[in-house]
Amino acid sequence: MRQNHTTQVCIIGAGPAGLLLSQLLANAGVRSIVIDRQDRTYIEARVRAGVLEQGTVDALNEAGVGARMAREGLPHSGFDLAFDGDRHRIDLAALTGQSVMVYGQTEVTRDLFEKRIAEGAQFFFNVSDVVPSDLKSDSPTVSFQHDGQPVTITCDYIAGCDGFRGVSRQAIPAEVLKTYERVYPFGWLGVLTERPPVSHELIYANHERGFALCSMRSNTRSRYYVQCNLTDTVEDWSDDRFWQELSRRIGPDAAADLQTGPSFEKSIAPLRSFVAEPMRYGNMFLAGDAAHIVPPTGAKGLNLAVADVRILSRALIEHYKNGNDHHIDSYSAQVLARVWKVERFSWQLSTLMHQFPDHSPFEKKMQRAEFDYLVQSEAASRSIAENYVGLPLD
Ligand code: RFL
Ligand code: PHB
Repeated sequence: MRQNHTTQVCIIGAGPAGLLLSQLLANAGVRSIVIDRQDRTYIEARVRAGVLEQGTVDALNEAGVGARMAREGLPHSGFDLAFDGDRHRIDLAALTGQSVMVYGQTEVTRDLFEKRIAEGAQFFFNVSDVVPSDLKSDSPTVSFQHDGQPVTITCDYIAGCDGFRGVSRQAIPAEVLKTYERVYPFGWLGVLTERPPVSHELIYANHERGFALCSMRSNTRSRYYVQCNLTDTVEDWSDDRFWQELSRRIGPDAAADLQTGPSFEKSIAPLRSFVAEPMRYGNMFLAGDAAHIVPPTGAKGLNLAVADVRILSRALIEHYKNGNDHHIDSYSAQVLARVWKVERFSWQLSTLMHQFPDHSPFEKKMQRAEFDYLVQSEAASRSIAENYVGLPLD
């Protein structure tokens, strides 16, 4: 027997984009149902982003889920860029008057789930065969299998928040969808360890052996990354090999303060830049990784997803409260203008900070010259800083 449900907005994907959208809509009295192909435990355990822009912090506060972040998050007023051992601090506070918040995506997701579930929000987890249909009609549908039963949700709007490998983007006809992509010739190997961070701020290092990043989740838990080959597997990287490589890349001064220990999470992520246009088709909107991917070097993926959802929630609320569709109609163009600027920054910082196997000696000299210019020019440092703390929403 097919189950039928109706709602105002059907949200595909319970990652940060889908959960936050559902919460912002609920706060304004707009109903939604959220579906995901995974379950809550799985989603909460995905170790990913760690750095939140002020705008993201504001959005989480506005949604009513900022209390634990205010207590446990670590505000950072700067970070270090290192090149072959030379370190330069980007003083975010002095250059922009703003700072960022170190608070893990696992925690953001947990806070959002807790509030949504406490408020009795409707979820379907472990769904399969998800098909968004009738996107151009006034009552689009999302059909799927749940607990061995077919389910159909009929709604006014569909929000495709189902990440890079989701089905929403694929539901846009090929002749309408245009995609832009760059795949980088390396990955990041990430490690979590229950040890205090090597420094109280982040260090991004370019070394002749490859990129390295020192980040953290708390004052007792560190998150480290090293650039690796795309063909590497986590089995190729014992903890010993990882610590040895990280120490070499961050240079002797930082390495002297490095506290190593057993890793309790180790994973490899490829690096990609990707944008799909448009971000609206009929009555379906794309938001977050479903529409765009950035390499993690600028710490922008989660922040972009949150910015999309802020703009989308305002547009939908405006429709339901005032019957005004102006923001719905401008959503795709407005969001994409910002997305491309953030793509540019993430690409530029990735290009500056990694070792590219195909770089000629000339390109290596260009990297070094760009770093030296950054160190000497306040204008160049400010440009990095204003992108890192987050560009304005519009
Ligand atoms: P998500 O988090 O991928 O969530 C999508 C959800 O959709 C579900 N789904 C489906 N549900 C139903 N039907 C289907 N057919 C479905 N297909 C998929 C999935 O199960 C999932 O629950 O996308 P969202 O919400 O757009 O959020 C995006 C962020 O997760 C992502 O951009 C960031 O994690 C990127 N990122 C970083 N972003 C930052 O802002 N700062 C950082 O410091 C940062 N570091 C990182 C990162 C990503 C990384 N990896 C692993 C890719 C570091 C790394 C290593
Ligand atoms: C992280 O802490 O996971 C992290 C921090 C900064 C980045 C990417 C990832 O640029």
